[in-house]
Order: sequence, then C-alpha cells, then structure tokens
Amino acid sequence: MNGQFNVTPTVEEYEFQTKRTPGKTGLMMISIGGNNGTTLCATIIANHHNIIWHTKAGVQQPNYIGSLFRASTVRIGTEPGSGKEVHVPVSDVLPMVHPNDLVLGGWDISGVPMDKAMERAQVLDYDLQRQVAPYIALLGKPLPSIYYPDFIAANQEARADNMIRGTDKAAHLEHIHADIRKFKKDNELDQVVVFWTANTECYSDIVPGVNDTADNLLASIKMSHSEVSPSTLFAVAAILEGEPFINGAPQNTFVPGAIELAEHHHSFIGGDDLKSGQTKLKSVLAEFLVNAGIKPLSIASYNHLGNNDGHNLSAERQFRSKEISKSSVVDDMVDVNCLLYKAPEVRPKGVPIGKGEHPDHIVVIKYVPAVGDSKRAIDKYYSEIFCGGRSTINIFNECEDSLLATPLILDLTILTELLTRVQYHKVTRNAAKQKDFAPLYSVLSLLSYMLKAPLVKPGTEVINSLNRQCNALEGFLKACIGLEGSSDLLLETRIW
Ligand code: NAI
Ligand code: DG6
Repeated sequence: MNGQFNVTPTVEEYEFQTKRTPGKTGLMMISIGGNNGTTLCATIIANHHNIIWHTKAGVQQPNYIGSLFRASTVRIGTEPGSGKEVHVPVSDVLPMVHPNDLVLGGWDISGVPMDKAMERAQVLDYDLQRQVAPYIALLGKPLPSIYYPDFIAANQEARADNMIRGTDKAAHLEHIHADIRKFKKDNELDQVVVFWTANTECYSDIVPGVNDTADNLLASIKMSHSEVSPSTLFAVAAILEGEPFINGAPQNTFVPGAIELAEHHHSFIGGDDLKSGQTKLKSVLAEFLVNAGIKPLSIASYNHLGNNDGHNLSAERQFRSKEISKSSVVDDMVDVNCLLYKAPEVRPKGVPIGKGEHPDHIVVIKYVPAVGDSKRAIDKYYSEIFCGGRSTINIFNECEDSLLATPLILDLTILTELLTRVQYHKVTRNAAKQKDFAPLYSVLSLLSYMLKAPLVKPGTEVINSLNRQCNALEGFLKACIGLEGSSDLLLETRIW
C-alpha cells in the first residue's frame, strides 16, 4: 500500500513428465482450401519430397524458415571451462512431431480441388506450384463445411459451394464429429489437431443462457440458436472428441461456454489469431519504447492487401474482429509503467474507473486487389522523449502474408501436440498426499508467442510482450528436461 511493497521469495517444486515419442498426428484445417491452408499443404509437400524450384533469382530449396520450432535455436547452457554458450535447435530439446510427418486434411466451404485452390491463392512460385500439383491433387476436394452466411462477409458467398446440408446445428455438430473420427481411423492417427484458419467471422454476442456456460452452449446448439457460429461448432466438436482445437483467426470462437466445456472434458484449446508481421513487431517495439522510458503517444497502423482475407475483412463486422485483436497488443505493456502513463483513478473500495492513460492506437485495413497476397503495412510510432522532445519511428513492411502465417500454423500444431504429452504434479513432502501426474490446464496459453490475442486461463492476465512469451516457452521446454530457465545474469562473467 502507499507505493510500499513487501516482497517475499517463495519456492514451489513441480515435477514434469513427458511422453517421449509423438504419436502419429493429423492436422485438420478449417479451411484447407484458403491461402493459408493450400500454402501449408504445398510447402509441406515440397519439404517432404525435397522439391527444388526455379525462381528468377535462381534455384530455391524448400525450408521451414519462419518456424520457431524448425528454424531457431535455444541456449541450453555454457561449456565448462571455456564458458562458451551452447545453442541447440529448439526441435532437439524435446521430441516433437516433424511437419513433414503431419497427415493433412480438412474442410472448406469452397469445393475447389486442392491443386486448383493452390493456384487460386497465387502465393507460391509457378515452378513450385507446377511440381507440387500432382501431389497436392491427391488431397482431393476439401470436406464440405458449415456455412452460416451471417458470420462472414457477404462477398464470400460466391465461394460457398461445398456445404453440409440443412440448418440443424446439432446435426452439423454430429457431422463434424464423424469427419474427425473417420479421418483419425482412416489414417491410423493417435491424435488430430483441429485448426481454424478460415475466414474471420464477426463476434458472437455473449448472451446469458445461450453461450455463457457449457450446458447453455450445448442446449443452444440443440436449438440451432443463431448466435452459435461455425467456428464455435467446430471447437465444440473437437472438445467433445478430446482433440485439441486452435483458433487462428480473431473472432470470439471461445465464448465462455466453450472454455468451460473444454475444462469439463480436459480438452485442449488455444487462440486467437495468428501473430505474423505487423503485430509481432508492435509487441516488440512498444515494449522496447515503454521499457526504455520513452512514452509512445500514438501508434497508427495501416495496411492494405489484396487476397481473399483482405476481401472478407473489407466488411465492417469482420474488420471489427480483426481490429480488436490487433489493438489489444500494447495494453499490458503500457499498464506496467505508472511513471509514464497515469493509472486509472480508483474508487474507495479499490475499483478502478476506466482504463487509465494509453497511447492513441488506431488500426486501418484496406482491400487493394492488385497487390494480392503481398501485404503492405505502415506503422507510425510517435513518442514523447526527454524534456518535451518528440520522436517518430516509421516502419514500412512488404511481405507475402501467407508465407508468414503458414510457419505459425505449423508451430502451433507442433507445440500443441507436445503440450498434450506433458504432465505435471506439485511435489509435496508427504508421500501419502502426493497427487498423481495430471495434464496441463485446458487453455494452452504457452501458445501465446504465435497469437495476437492470446487466450489465457480465465482470471489470469494476458501477456502480449513477445519477449516474455518467448521466455515462458523456453523456460517451460527447459523445465521439462530438468534445466533451469535462461538467465542473463551471467554472474560468473561479472565476479572474480
Ligand atoms: P483465405 O480467405 O484465403 O481463406 C479462408 C478460407 O476460409 C476460404 O477458402 C473460405 O472458403 C474458407 N471458409 C470460410 N468459412 C468457412 C467455414 N465455415 N468452413 C470452412 N471453410 C470456410 O484467408 P487466409 O489468408 O488463408 O487466412 C485465413 C484466416 O487466418 C483469416 O481469418 C485471417 O484473418 C487469419 N489470419 C491470416 C494471417 C495471414 O497472414 N495470412 C495472419 C493472421 C490471421
Ligand atoms: C490484414 O491486416 C490482414 C490480416 O489477416 C493480417 O494479415 C493478419 O492478421 C496478420 O496481422 P499482423 O498484424 O500479425 O501482421
């Protein structure tokens, strides 16, 4: 109180056990026929078959650049004697599923066969598409999906020709259950990660009695309530089936009832919205500025793109979902620095009034068909510096959107599969009271590094800082093999 804190160090001991070998894993995408879905399938095929292709710059090898788990390293310690740091590939820390081994499948409301869908996406070089086409064609046509036109932009209607019939949501749920079970059985899989990478939906209203509890949500599905979105139906199907479900788009798929349902079934869920470019950089830059004692006064983010995602987002309600996920990313970093930003006023009983001081933060997205999948993003950070000075940082980024997003889908799948194999218990001194190992909590917040609006355990704080998310992940992976988390104290280099 009164700015005084008593800090008491505490120690709690946990043990982790991890099943060593990943099972045979499937990835079912909703939607496999979109830009992300087709790019993911094509690039896995290219890696799996080591297809090399020609670009105007020369010969290109397939790779997994952009994937934390396939293209980055982690420091595991220092060499005795020399003190030289030792870094190993992240994928070597614990046994993880290799993307080349994922069995791919999924749904799409567009029934265009996969080779043609890859062509439609216009993401990959022609010479790669040409060579991948015979393989990706073997995936056939996406499974028919659930289409409730109100949830995505009206401009998507022309694409919707591959739907599960009828309007009965309980029947739709059953249909998706059957699809997952069949896919698992046909491919002899141990588990399937179900992944929403379909069009951004508008938000569902959270209505008491409709989607606020697990029971109400299930009852609403039985009644085919209009507020149950396709993405929530897919999530419920996966949860009831005991398969992990990840939401790669921004809408509130995980209504409170869906989270409670996952808790009841000890199923794993994670979301929301892939954090690929502009937002990832923002979560680093905003933290850098605030932690350096510089005060961002405004952050203005603009981007335009011309792919189908951009087309869908040109509708107001779908844009609003994206605006929310892109805007929340600096909140916690600002809130921690009460020297720069005034905290909210507090009523006598400790209830804060409003949000407190924040930088102005705007997000604009425009649809410009000509640029296709190549997104152009401009960010302007305008900050207060020493003694009334001002600083402006301008960033311009141009990048193939789906080539940033695809490695994130892989990372989320790899990490999710791994986390389903980890169990823990708190160590107690009394052997009789020692609890058995238990699975992790249903909401996999360790996935936050790859997500714009991380879903966390209800009642706990969202951490948007990319550094902190990375440290958490690294610390967790190391804990699983009995290593301490990274410390940059490096005391031995600072003492005699
Ligand atoms: P896309 O527009 O190319 O693909 C979306 C696909 O969803 C389409 O094939 C459409 O037919 C399908 N679809 C719509 N509703 C469906 C339903 N109910 N069931 C099955 N399929 C359905 O979009 P893209 O670029 O692949 O992005 C996918 C999602 O990922 C979007 O929501 C986007 O906002 C999100 N995202 C994309 C990022 C990127 O950098 N590409 C990054 C972050 C999020
Ligand atoms: C335009 O903003 C389209 C979006 O789907 C983004 O491309 C996507 O959400 C990635 O956003 P960011 O901010 O992580 O680059």
